[in-house]
Amino acid sequence: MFTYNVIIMKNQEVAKILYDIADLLEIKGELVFKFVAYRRAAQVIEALSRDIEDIYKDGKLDDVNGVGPGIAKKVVEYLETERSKYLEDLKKGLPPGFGELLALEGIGPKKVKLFLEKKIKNLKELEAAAKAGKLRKIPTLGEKTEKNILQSIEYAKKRGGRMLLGHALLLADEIVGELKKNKNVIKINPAGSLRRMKETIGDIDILVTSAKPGAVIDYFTKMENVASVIAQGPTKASVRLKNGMQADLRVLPEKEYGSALMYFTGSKEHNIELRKMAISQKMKLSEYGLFSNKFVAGRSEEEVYRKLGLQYIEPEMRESRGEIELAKKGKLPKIVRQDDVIGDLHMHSTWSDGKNTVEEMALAAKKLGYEYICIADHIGHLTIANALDKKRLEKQRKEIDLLNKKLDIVILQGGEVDIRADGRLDMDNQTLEKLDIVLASLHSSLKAGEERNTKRIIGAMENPHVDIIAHPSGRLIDQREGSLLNMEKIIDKSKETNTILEVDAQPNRLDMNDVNVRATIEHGCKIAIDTDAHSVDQLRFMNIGVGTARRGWATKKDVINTYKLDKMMKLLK
Ligand code: DGT
Ligand code: CA
Ligand code: CA
Ligand code: ZN
Repeated sequence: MFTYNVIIMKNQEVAKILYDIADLLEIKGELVFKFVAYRRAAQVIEALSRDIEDIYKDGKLDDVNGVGPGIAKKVVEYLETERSKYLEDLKKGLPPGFGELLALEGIGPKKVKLFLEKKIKNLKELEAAAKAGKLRKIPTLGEKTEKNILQSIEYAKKRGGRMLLGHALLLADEIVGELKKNKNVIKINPAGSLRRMKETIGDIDILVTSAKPGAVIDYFTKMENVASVIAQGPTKASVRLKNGMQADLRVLPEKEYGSALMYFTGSKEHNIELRKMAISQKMKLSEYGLFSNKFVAGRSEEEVYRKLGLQYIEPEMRESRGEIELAKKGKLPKIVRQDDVIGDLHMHSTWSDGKNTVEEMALAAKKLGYEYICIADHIGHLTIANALDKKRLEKQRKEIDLLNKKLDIVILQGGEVDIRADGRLDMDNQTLEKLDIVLASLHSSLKAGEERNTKRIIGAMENPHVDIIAHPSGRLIDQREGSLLNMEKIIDKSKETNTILEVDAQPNRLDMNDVNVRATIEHGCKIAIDTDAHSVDQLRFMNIGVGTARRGWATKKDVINTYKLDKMMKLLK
């Protein structure tokens, strides 16, 4: 059911090892050229469109840019043993808490090195030092850094050990794929927060039916991806996967599959509400089924909901946010589906910081069944992202015109313009006017405060050329809390100026989130769901964008990229 490319996973694993090595070398005070080389190799491998393992098998590792013999040795070791002794040895010399320090937003190896020199060895000690005002006394740090560090620590605490939805789906897809190879597995479904498409996932829950539960459990605990078995019984098991995530498997009889799927999909709050409802009808609902004095239903979710007197409720809506009330009245909205989406309005190409050409992006989008795409490369003066100026935009336009004659998909020329700290757009109006679609977004000064950031966005919305506000809050789920915004004002402005708010489907963004989607559509405003893809593989993250929109109860008509091209463009006017 999930169609991810497992190829990237391997490349990312290897890149992660190399990034970690680079960080540790830097923390240990090694020479700059050494750790920079590891970091560069990691960047290259991460972006490869071929599986690093295949490249290795073909004996072509030397051809990969930036991979010299020393680094190649570490890559080979990892590919062959799934371990890196070199990395493990590097870690041995450091106190165990260095990892949590390094994971903090705004903290890189350079600062960790500094902390360790000052005998600050873990998060707790860092927090204590910051609270005691000791960090500001370190010459290179200062008061502002100390304050930022305290904020990062708060954020890290809230986040806990959770995985991004996009990445958890990849993993779950691999596990489901493995399990399906076992002929004893009949039905199989992910459940839990993963099925509800929550933005982060605590653990992966999978349910199956089988006539031979023992055999399935045995197979599950011995899968390649499993690092250790946490618990194992006749019909269920919990394992620790190699990336540290937990996965739970439960084997169920056919008769209970629907009620168990409901139970383990949750949310807990939704389940509790349903159970109360059952009781009020003199019934009892549990994972084993719906009962009066006898078994009433349990085989399928549809049947259980029906016997409770409810419409079927989509997993993404099961959050106890009013869905049960509506289901009682038969008034649930029909939420948008992945195959309603016929275009993607935000993606990058090699013209700015993307990994694939415009043509490659277009062909990949065509394969996904899209009718149109918008290449929205960075424009203006953002130097890091290789932003396009007026001249290069003209050249890009020519390329897009040619491709539009050649390909069976419409390519729009857009641009993603930065909203500067002072609220002005990083590109002149005459240039913006020539683009088919203009996206504006915050990339810097996110900590400017609610009032200023809201003003920055509203200012951009008032520019008649701006069509879409991309990833409005600018948050990165695993690194940085977004800018505080007054969403009410922004939604009002969306209504007034017809500027569309985006759901950006990058796994670490999912921005807007579900709650803001719901607020937006309840005010009668439309949204766009875009991948912000920087490579062809990332186009597939549309599914988590759609998942987020579904969690916000968006219907097909609320989403502009479900409309035919002409209508969509009119909606942007
Ligand atoms: P996660 O893993 O933290 O991202 O969130 P979930 O929702 O996947 O939670 P998890 O894995 O602890 O449990 C899976 C589902 O099982 C959960 O969504 C609802 C159900 N469940 C778990 N514990 C309870 C409980 O104590 N009461 C009820 N009613 N349901 C529960
Ligand atoms: Ca779970
Ligand atoms: Ca679980
Ligand atoms: Zn972008």
